[in-house]
Amino acid sequence: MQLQPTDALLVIDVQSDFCPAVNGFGGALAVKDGDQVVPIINRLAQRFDHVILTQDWHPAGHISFASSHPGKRPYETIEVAYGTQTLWPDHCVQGTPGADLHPGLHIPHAELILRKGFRKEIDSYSAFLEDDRKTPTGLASYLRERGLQRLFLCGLAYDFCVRYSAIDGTAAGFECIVIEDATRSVDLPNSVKETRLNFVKNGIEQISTDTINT
Ligand code: VGL
Ligand code: ZN
Repeated sequence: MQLQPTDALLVIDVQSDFCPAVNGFGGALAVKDGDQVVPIINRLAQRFDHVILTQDWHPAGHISFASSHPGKRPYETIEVAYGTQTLWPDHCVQGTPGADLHPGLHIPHAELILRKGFRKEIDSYSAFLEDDRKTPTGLASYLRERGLQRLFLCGLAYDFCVRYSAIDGTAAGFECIVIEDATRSVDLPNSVKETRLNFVKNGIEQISTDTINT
């Protein structure tokens, strides 16, 4: 696959809390082998003129935290105004070390860091639309204004934030391609299987890093 000047790499949530803890930092919602994507993405990013990073960025007491709902535990679900919400351990709390981008991530030419999930009452898996399915993050307008048309997605986690970002990006009119070996999954029951089916249904191609040429 040949890259074009109007392509962008979208690096989703490669943050310490989604990776195994290092020296006691991060790991609050560690994705198995999450840190393995870091060197892969560092190398991959060098092939792209345009790189955009996202950062999950929750206030303390966020609606998605099990700790905000007495008697509830992580990975249980609750019904909220916008539908079913999976509950998580407290993670990516604004300004904490766990919310930082992974310290091994080295993409100095990244052009934008987009924060999402900062509204206390709405979660946001997607880089485009919050989980109420109507509050935009501004990313679609940013990309259009910048003339960026085709998006290659990587990062964490495959079955949550990468999944919803690819689907919403496609719905917003961008060609979205998922670089599967540059992702890792939370892997809740059926979440990976459903993600694959959703990608097929939405015409979202999955490729591996070694098929990208410059
Ligand atoms: C994510 C669960 C909760 C993700 C973010 O980045 O995939 N997953 N918050
Ligand atoms: Zn989150």
